[in-house]
Amino acid sequence: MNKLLKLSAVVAVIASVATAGTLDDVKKAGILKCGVNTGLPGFSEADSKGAWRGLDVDYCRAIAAAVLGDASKVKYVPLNAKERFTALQSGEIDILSRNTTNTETRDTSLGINFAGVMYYDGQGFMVPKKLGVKSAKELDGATVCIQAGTTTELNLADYFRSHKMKYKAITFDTNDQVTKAFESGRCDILTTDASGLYATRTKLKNPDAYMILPDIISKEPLAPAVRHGDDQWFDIAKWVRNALVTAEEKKITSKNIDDVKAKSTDPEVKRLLGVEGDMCKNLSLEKNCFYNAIKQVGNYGEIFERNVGQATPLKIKRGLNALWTNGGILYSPPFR
Ligand SMILES: N[C@@H](CCC(=O)N[C@@H](CS)C(=O)NCC(=O)O)C(=O)O
Repeated sequence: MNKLLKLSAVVAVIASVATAGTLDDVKKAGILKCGVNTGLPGFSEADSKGAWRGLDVDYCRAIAAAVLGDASKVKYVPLNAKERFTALQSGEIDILSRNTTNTETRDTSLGINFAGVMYYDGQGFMVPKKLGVKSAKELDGATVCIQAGTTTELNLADYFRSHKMKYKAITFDTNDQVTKAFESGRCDILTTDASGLYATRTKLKNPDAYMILPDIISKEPLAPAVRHGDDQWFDIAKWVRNALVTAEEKKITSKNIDDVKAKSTDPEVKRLLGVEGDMCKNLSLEKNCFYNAIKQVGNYGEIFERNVGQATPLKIKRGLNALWTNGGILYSPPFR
């Protein structure tokens, strides 16, 4: 009997370890480990003082605000394209927020779950103007600079094969290497997500000597990701993203949020901001979880404009990333 009791105690301990969720780990550590890009202007970049900025960085901050009440409680783990999935699988990071395309293979066989799109993108091409090319269909025989471990590599192969064109790829591990090789003339074209083209262009010594072709050859829904097998954490990752989008839809900003919270008669706004209902409790978070994220980081529109919008060097238009009520496809399920 004694032995049996001991055995069941051991089983209980093992079970509790096996089911201990990421939320508990993050709360215990008091810090969120967020996997980000090593350096992609507008999306994830550390300044000279080591402060991280960008659209993907702001998503990490929103999660930290929702979970820990403080957007600054993030440890940023810079990752290149090849390292990113192993870092998530091994537990080195709690969440991946690194311009990562949601694809079938990644979502299934890599053991990860994508938590809703933060940026709708597509793959494009940048060429030196002196090449005299106006469309991707004129690129037969080109030498192309690309980054390893990306969807870019695969789309490029698909595109050239389906258009019966030939190319020579030169592959690098980082975007800096790709950019340098491109600038030095080692390749005729640089291809990556359009967001990456805008970001890379800001780093070129003579940006006016290059143009981005109008062709977009793929869909690249860039989404944060978590590990398989932790539904609670997956729900948090999804609903924080949804809260940022819904806040924009409801015109709640980091500046007017206290006023809206005090005065709004919109039932969904009241639920979102924790005035009514149990939305945050459903996620095992404090009542103010979404309020904290929006107050400290801003709504989706604020995040977009601050990092990649018209007032930034990237000058990206909202396009597909406008709200569904505004000509785009940005959409959140209801807070109900
Ligand atoms: N969205 C694509 C591409 C992501 C990607 O890694 N893009 C490159 C080119 S813009 C990048 O971010 N490089 C930055 C770096 O690792 O130095 C994917 O998920 O595979």
